[in-house]
Amino acid sequence: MTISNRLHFHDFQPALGDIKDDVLSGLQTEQKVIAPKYFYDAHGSKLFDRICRLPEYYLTRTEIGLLKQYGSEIAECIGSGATLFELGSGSSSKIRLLLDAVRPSIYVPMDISKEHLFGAASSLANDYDWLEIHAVCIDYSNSWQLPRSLQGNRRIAYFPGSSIGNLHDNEAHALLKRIAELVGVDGGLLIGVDLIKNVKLLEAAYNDRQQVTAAFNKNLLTRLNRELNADFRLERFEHQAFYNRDMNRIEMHLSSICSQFIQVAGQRFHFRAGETIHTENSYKYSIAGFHQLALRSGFAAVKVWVDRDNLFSIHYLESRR
Ligand code: AVI
Repeated sequence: MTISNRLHFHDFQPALGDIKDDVLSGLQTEQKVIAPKYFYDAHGSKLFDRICRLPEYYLTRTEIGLLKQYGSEIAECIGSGATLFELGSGSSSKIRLLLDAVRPSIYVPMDISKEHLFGAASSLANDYDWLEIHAVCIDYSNSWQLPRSLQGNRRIAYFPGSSIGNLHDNEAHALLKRIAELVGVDGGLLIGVDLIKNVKLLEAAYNDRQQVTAAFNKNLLTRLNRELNADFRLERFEHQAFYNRDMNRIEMHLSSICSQFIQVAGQRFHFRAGETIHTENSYKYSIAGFHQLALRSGFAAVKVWVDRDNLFSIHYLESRR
């Protein structure tokens, strides 16, 4: 859909059936599980924006600090006139820091949350009158085929926020391989990756005092009540987030405070007291560990920027395909 000659929308939003099948099968396994991509309905996306501004959530402000400090070095790596794809663009706030420095010819924000994506793309189109924007509503964790019109120019992918951390190793590997194919020979990937660190700091970031993260986690149940005719009572579930040292990841769960039955899309599920739905993993990496993953996914490490407290890293990788 063409909104103006500089703003285009491409809608590949997953069908409702996808969430239903995913959720029902996730609730039938021994450890109940729901994929974190389902957090991001319109309200969930707003809550995530609030998380990014929380004092405990060091990730966003540290990444933004790095973008500000090293913007010109990053722009030098990327070069001007590229087509810039942003995966999981959300409210597209970080990209503003890059756009002026990098001057891509086309910007392609990709996100699963349609209202959020299209709103952010429209506001960028207003503010950047020299930029062509193609907003793509897509679940980038599945395989994708992008419109041919976007395949010219040198292609650079931007994947900020350590969203790679929300994927298991095999999923992260598959996604990086897909990105390497997308950008092709000469293409690059700029990616934000959260680092392994002090457990207290990590756990505080996912257990904020204002309980915005708890609301974000529980909003998933509100979404299932609305979209899958479920009857979760939010006061009967508790937010849990803790660091799993063996796996180098923060785990988020929703824990049932009592024994109860829940209806979801016409099926009945039993929860024991203390039984959880595992809703998210947020893997943390060492620089070397992330380089290994990048290497076996078709990328060569070119440059890495890290803040002086070693909290967060931004990598520039080049495709070897
Ligand atoms: C989007 N993603 C990188 C966030 C994270 O830190 O794993 C999602 C999040 N979950 C709870 N707080 C933030």
